[in-house]
Amino acid sequence: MPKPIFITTPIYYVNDKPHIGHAYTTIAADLLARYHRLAGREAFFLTGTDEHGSKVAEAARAQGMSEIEFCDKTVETFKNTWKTLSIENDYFIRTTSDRHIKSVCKILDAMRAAKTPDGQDVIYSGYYEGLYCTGCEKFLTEKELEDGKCPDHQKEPEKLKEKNYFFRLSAFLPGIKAKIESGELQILPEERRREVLGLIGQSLPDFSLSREKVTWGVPLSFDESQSAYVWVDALSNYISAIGYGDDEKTFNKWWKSAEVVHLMAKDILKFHCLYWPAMLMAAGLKLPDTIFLHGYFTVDGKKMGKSLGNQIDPNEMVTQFGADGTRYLLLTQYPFGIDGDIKVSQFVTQYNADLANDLGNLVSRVAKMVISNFDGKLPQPSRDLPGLQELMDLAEKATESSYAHIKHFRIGNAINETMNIVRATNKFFDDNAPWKMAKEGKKDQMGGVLYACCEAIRIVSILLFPVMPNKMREIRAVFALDDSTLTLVSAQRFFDLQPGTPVKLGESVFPRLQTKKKQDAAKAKGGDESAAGLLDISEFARARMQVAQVLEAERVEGADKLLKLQIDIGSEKRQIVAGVAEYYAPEQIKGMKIIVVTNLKSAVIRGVESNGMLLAAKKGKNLCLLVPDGDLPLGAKVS
Ligand code: ME8
Repeated sequence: MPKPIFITTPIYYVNDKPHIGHAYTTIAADLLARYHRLAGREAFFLTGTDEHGSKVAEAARAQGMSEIEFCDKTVETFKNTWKTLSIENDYFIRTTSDRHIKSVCKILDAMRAAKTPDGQDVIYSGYYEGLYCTGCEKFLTEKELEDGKCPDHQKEPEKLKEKNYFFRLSAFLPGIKAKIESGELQILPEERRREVLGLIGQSLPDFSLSREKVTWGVPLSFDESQSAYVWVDALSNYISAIGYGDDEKTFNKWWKSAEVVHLMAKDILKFHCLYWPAMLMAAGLKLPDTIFLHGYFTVDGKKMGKSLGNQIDPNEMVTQFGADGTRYLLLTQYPFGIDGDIKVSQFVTQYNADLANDLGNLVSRVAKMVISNFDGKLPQPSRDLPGLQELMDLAEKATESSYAHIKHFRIGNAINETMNIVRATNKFFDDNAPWKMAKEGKKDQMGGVLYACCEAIRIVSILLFPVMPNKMREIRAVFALDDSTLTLVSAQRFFDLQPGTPVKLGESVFPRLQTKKKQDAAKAKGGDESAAGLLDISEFARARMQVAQVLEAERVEGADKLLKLQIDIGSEKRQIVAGVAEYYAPEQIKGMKIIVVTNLKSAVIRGVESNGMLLAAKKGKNLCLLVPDGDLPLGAKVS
């Protein structure tokens, strides 16, 4: 039986509003905890808020509130946001809670009584000299100054000295280095590990463990004129939340006997990879097993920040994409662990492609066919179908490898492996064309195809559960499945669904979203499509339409409506994607002369590049290609 796992996020500053940066780490931690539980592992997932320090005090003052009133109010925004995103943390730690404060006092006392490996006091008193802004009532670093002045108060800070207690960090660095090198303390990804070892090599100075001038904090038991430095206070949350100081049994279970994993972005590396291990060593406590520092992201290519005004509220994303859509979109932007860009401008397109088309359509077309052809009861399986063995093998491999990815924090890969099952199932469905089997009277075969698709969907509903728990439950409800079979073991079994199971389809699982262009167009038309504004001739004349010949045609993998065509327009050859696969077979369209709009911007449809659009006329279920009536040379312009 694997050890239980304890997964943490940073505790977020309450003087900021939750944004997608906070959401990113929190969703990732929620996903990891859920995935480990699917694998039968006990998991404890912790998040919370960092509520002390001068910035919080300032923010409270600015709103005319006491510090605790301010914290009580803003903490609710974090808690509600996490609820909106379907985050299921096991505990929420606030640094202003009695429990936490008691625990901070305990660790401070333990460090106060401790000696360094070379026999000196871990904590010693001294003087901190720095640049103090009386407007902010805090020390500023050189970096924070603009032209030597405090950016907020436009005043030069004073050089000030205050009494502080110091933590003898330097004495612990060789021990931390040894633990990192032996792998006892795992720092991931590798680049971050190297960064930490590099910092150790620079022999960092000791750090102040207390502040005299910051009053909104935990007072030191051995000198009440001082309060604990915010980072000493904040880092202790990882043990206060699980009972250090008030519940030994729980603390032993989740700190001493579990695998401890801290998750965060690389911005807070020094505190977690050096200060925290040193504090734990001084207090005689075990170190975390893994510290994983994911990348820092930009939004549509720009740094995200409060002052830049481009922080995205995850609640707004949920309004548009739902909790599950938001979780999926945030975690599939770029590989977890590296710096990346969150392409907000692509969200709708990606949502439609992956969730509405690939996954949502698969569920609805398979379920609809079962409902209309098998009286809403799951048909009998068949083991003898073209492509079935490949689909089963792929599902088995994906199940295994997705959990292996999760164990190594490769969240994007785990999701992609699962989406590969979705894509392969769409292909299996299209290749077998069960709609034709119905017409040809091959009902058993058709049932077998549909059964296999339902099985693949069931497996996907388990593997994507940690990413999209609500939507996967909706999909499972189509096949009358409850949570009892939400396990990786169950995902490893093909042919698990009972034939005869009622199949019921409710609303579309992932309704298609309108792209911004379409929304704008609808708005411009006063929301009424039929009242489309009239074109003047010059607008119409901007479209260049030419005679073309289809050289090659093939279906687009995983998209039953699309054909990929290679066309010749006289002056050049191009590729276009056309939504005519339901009306024209590839061999039928090959060789035909058609009319194509040739001056459209290039587009990528289902991952395939399209440089043009053919013209066709459609009414109801009939569609005909527009073709030139006569022998015109290729490239001839249509006007
Ligand atoms: O640092 N990309 O809190 P904080 C990725 N209270 N992750 C991001 C991000 C971005 N652009 N922006 C924020 C603090 N994050 C301290 C922590 S822990 C003992 C104390 C996420 O509110 C990421 O997890 O500034 C980052 O580490 C964290 O928010 C910083 O949150």
